[in-house]
Amino acid sequence: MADSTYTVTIPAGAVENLVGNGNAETVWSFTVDNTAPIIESVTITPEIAPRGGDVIIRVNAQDATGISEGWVSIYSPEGQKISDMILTETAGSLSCVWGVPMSSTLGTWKVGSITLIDTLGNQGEYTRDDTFQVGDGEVEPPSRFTVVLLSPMGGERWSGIKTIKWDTTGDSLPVDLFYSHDGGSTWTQIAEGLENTSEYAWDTSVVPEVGNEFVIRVQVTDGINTEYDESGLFSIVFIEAKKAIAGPTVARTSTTFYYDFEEDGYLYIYNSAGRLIYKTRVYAVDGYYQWDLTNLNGAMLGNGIYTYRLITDGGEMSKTGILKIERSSGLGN
Ligand SMILES: [Ca+2]
Repeated sequence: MADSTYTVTIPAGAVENLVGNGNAETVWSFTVDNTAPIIESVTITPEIAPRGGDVIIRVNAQDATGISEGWVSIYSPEGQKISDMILTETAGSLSCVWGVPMSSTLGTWKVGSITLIDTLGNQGEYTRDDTFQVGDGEVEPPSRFTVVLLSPMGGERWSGIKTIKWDTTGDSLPVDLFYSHDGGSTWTQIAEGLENTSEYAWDTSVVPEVGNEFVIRVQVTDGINTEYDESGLFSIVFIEAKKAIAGPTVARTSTTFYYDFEEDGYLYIYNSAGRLIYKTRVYAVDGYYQWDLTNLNGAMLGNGIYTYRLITDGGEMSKTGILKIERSSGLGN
């Protein structure tokens, strides 16, 4: 008989004296299984595996009574049997994972034979030619390094030459530095491929922008993995010996006075005739004061040339600076 499950049905009343169960129908099932499991398909992924990677071999097979065990034999490109891998059953299919040894020959490997045994002990060994490649690609290693930016942290007001500091762990790798003047929306490279010396003297006077939304990024890469860290927002204002500077110098709605003093003081603004038209308290800790182009009474000032000076409580004075109010038409007065 062929492998299958058979059903014998004895019609009602046919053999009532023999089986002694009255006049009812009798049904009897049995299974015949004299053959080994049959392989339907073999799937190997990936098609190309790197040394040190994993190859997953899935065997789809059928058997009338079920498969109890099996293994696949893996052959090198030289035709040598390297490994017998036991198949395990998960979610109705048989599979195994073979870790490609680092010493493996590159080229075409194959599953040269598969052995399957059913639950009744019927064993079949099938010669196969299911191949996969061992290639020279590398397995992406986990990142073995980190980088932390130590200075600036955020909140600083920088001008002139300042030191960017960072710390790394792991492999010593080249460092790239970037800055953003707009809170991280756009980035400009400061230095590329620095030796990992943990600090860099940066001349902020070459930065064309000023403002309080600067960010520094320090980045380390080994060509595969990239790690970086960023500062909080900090300011760059190049004040030099003037001690106070306004920007923009052609103001339409406001301008900001940046200053660099140890003590608190007052900001004075004069019109072109030399008459004081605005005065306000400024604090050393702030470092800047934003002015809305109004006079002491809160009235909008007209277009024209204005001068300003900052004097601290201790009598230290900035140089006198010049700015221009030039409101767009419609806003002017
Ligand atoms: Ca069988």
